[in-house]
Amino acid sequence: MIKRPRRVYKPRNRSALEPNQLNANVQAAFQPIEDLRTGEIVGYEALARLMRGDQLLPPADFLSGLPQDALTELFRTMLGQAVSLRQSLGGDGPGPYVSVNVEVPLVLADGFVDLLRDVLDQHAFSPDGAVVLELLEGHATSDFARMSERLQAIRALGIRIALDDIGSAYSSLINLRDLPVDIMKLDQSFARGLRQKPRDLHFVLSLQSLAHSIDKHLVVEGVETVEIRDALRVLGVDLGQGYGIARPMPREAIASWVAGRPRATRAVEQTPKSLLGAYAGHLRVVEACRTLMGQPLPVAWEEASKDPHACGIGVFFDKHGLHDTNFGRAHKRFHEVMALYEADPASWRDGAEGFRQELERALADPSQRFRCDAVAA
Ligand code: G
Ligand code: MN
Repeated sequence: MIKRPRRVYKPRNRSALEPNQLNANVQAAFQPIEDLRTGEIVGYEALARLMRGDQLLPPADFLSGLPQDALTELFRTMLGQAVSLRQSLGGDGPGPYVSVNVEVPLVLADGFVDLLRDVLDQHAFSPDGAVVLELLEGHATSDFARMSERLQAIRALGIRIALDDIGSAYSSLINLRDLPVDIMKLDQSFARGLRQKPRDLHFVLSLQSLAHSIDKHLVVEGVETVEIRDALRVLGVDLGQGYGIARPMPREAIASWVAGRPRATRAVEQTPKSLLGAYAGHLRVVEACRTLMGQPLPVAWEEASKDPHACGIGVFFDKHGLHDTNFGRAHKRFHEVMALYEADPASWRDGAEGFRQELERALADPSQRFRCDAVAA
């Protein structure tokens, strides 16, 4: 791992910080992680909040400058609160997991595995995969052998490992290759700006494909709006986390939040519900065709390609009367050239690119603030 601190926490009012008071006043907020294919909540990330009077401070305002033993105690508190939440959720089957953030030096410190065992024993809890440690990339190590060994010992307790902030400045694919991790978390910066930079969906799609290939789960962070959530769902992303699903919330708020959600479904619904979702759908089709490498389209596709109202995007355009827009017409043209996929690949590519560009134009156009029915998703 690269030795550069990513998380340089800069407290705004460091003088008022009283480390000895810290842990009594740390409260975990929990942010749900959703299976985008089914709507099921599969996990909750514990995020530290410091209560100061009637204020709740985020980590950036109190973590900096804390000595190692205070950080260790903070982690102990967070893990305890997370395990306690997991126990209260109960339910049948494996149920949702809880995840806790941890800095690499703490993972490597003497006694860390004992600390984990200690907290689990206190709660008489056997995690069996329901506890996840999110490795922050901050002060990483170059000693992969030692880190791997440590992570294996942690996994032997039934705790799974997530690599946090993948794709951020200080994270490297080498970590993913050389460390025994179960879950990849894609840095917020990829999903958050998708309306402005829809082409970033290529990175998301590739990371999801990599995750599937190496048999890991991918959580895409920064799902800030329902529209982004829609696009990721259409793209085929497994798991998402962000304000567009839920903000971090206190433990007491979770039950009523869960009760107020629509029931999870098993059906995979590919029809987009937003313009960004339509963009994701198109990107998927183009990528699938590329993967065919010039071989004939599947028969079902060939049939669907003849009717611009039959595909998922067409259904969405019908619903909102969008066929007669620039991007709607570009969509029809793409269907026309779909039949040329083998005979005239250049025309096919022009059609695909034309539709993509019209969608990008519409997404960038402030008068086209069309977000449609993703809100109801
Ligand atoms: O990378 P990490 O998992 O540690 O990030 C968690 C932080 O990101 C928390 O502070 C949380 O409040 C914040 N966060 C979570 N979801 C979103 C989101 O959709 N948008 C933004 N801007 N911040 C988010
Ligand atoms: Mn995290």
